[in-house]
Amino acid sequence: MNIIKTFNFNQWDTTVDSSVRDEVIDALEHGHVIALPQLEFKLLPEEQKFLSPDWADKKSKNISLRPRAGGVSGLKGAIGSEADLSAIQAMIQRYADQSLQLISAILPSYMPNLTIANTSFRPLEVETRASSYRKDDTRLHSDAFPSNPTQGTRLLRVFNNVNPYGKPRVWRVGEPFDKMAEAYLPKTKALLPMQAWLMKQLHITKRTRTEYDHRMLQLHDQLKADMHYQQHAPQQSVNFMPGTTWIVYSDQVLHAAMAGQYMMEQTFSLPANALKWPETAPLKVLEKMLNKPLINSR
Ligand code: AKG
Repeated sequence: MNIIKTFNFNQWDTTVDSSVRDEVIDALEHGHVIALPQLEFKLLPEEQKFLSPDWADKKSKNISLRPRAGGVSGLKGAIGSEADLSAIQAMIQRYADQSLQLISAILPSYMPNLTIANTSFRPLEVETRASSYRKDDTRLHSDAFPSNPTQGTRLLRVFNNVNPYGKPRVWRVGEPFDKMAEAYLPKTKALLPMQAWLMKQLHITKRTRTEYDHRMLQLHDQLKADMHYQQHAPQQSVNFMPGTTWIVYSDQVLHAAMAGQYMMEQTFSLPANALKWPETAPLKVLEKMLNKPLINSR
C-alpha cells in the first residue's frame, strides 16, 4: 500500500469538490500522508535571508510561534534587529494563516473543533546525532510528548519544504498504527496511583497525564529503542521536494525525518470525537485493544 496520497491543489484557499474533500479526509484519518507537491509556501524576497541556520538557537532547533503566549521563541539571542524579529514573526504567522486557510478549504468539517497550536520554522539540517534515543527523530515514531500530554486530542500537522537548493525532506513512513500497537501495547504499563497528579504538581507535565498519554509515550520510546524494528519493520522512504506541502496525523503515522533543511510546520489539535472516523484515532484504537477508557470522560 502506498501511504502517500497525492492531490494537485496549488492554492492555500483552493476550492475543492465535496467528493475530493471526502477522499482527503478518508485517506488522512486512515493514516495516509496527504502530499500536495504543487502547494508552495512562497517566501518574500526580503525573507530569503532567514534561510540560514544562524537564526536558530541550536538548543531548541525550531523557531516557534506560540499562538497563546505570542512572540517567537528559539531565535539565537543576539542576532537581528527589531525589524528582523518582526519580519521573521510575520513570515511564520503567514504560514500559520495559510495552513489554516488550507484546512478550512479541504477539511471544513474540522473547523468548529480545531485548535491552532504552535507554528515552527526549522532552519537546521535534520539532526543525525540526537542527545538521546528518545529525542532521535531519525527513528520511526508516532508523536507523544513527556511534558505536553494531549489527553487524547489529535495532532494534525501541515509541513512545507522551503529548501532553496532543491534538497528534499526525506522521511521514512512506517506501518499502520494498529499493527504497531498490536505488537507493542502489551509491553506498556498503566499509570501508578498518584503518578499523574504528582507529575502535574511538580510541573513535569503542563497538564494532567492520562493513561492514554502514558501508553502513547511508552509506545514512542519502545519503538525508538528497538533497532530491529527500526531496520526491519515495513516502511517506505519518501522525498518531499521543495515546494511541497504535506499533511499528516503525526500521533498516528509512524514517521522518521532522515535528511533535509528548511521546513515550515503548523500543528493543530482536534478532539478524537470530531473526526469523521473516530475509531481510527489512536485513543479509540488503544481503548478498544485494552477494553477500557484511557481518558477521564470530560
Ligand atoms: C517530528 O517533528 O515529530 C519529527 O519527526 C520531525 C519531522 C521533520 O523535522 O521533518
